[in-house]
Amino acid sequence: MGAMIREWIVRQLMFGEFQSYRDVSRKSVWVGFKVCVLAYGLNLVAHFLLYGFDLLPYGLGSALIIATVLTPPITFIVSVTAYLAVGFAIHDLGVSRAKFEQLSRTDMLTGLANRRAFLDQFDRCKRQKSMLVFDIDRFKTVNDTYGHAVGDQVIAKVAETLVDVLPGQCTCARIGGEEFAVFCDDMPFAKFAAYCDMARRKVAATWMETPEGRFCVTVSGGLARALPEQDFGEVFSRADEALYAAKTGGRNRLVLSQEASGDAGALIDAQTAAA
Ligand code: GH3
Ligand code: MG
Ligand code: MG
Repeated sequence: MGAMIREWIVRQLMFGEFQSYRDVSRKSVWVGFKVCVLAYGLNLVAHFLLYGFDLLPYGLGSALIIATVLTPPITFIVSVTAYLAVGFAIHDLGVSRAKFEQLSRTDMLTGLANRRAFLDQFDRCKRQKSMLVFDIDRFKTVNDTYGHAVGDQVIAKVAETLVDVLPGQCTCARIGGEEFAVFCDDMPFAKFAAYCDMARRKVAATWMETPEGRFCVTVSGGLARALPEQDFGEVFSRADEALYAAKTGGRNRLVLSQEASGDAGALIDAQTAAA
């Protein structure tokens, strides 16, 4: 019985039932009704027991009238009030917890997922997937020439371009200063590579407007394939090696990591088509 009551209370306190004030209010009436029926039932049983043992100090008739008139409204009002107070507090806590959780997983400058969120999502996805690591080329020069604030605008613009070009099923994140990562789990690698190259070209063709004049930036990227059991660290290091090769190879290009080089066709086609 104790366990059942406990389970019932826990069920009432599930966040799912505290989504909005309206849900809490509606639920409070239902809970109030149940508590009221329970209290009234217990009250009647207690009166009959006292009556049975001849311990009732007044007549059973008047006792039942008083119990019927007082118990249901009092228990209803008390339980609804208590439920509303606790329910609203749980709702508010749930909302601020969700906001905090969202903030802790979002990069403030770009609105993309941050490294932690990306890593979590990547490792949670147990399917074959493709990963891209992008880095803005010679970004230090942008900061040195135009200032840090313009540098920030460039980072935000590159993020915007990534989101514009890549299809919605890709997860994009800013995983470092001027470094981005993308993964996709339900797209052939060749198609993913072609989209990534489209993003690279779009970045290179986008003018950054500043009070000191306009300029373009380029990005370099490394692409890797991930088997379902491979975790972020393993895949990232291969994509990062490919990124390094893209940098040393002249920048403004994508390079496939070694295990993915068999799929080079699509990327080469994409680059040739763009040339
Ligand atoms: P590479 O082509 O080899 O990537 O050269 P790079 O200049 O882009 O790379 P480097 O690592 O030398 O410089 C990266 C710069 O990015 C240095 C750092 O001050 C700047 N940076 C990192 N995070 C931010 C940021 O949030 N905002 C701005 N404006 N700059 C940042
Ligand atoms: Mg860079
Ligand atoms: Mg970098």
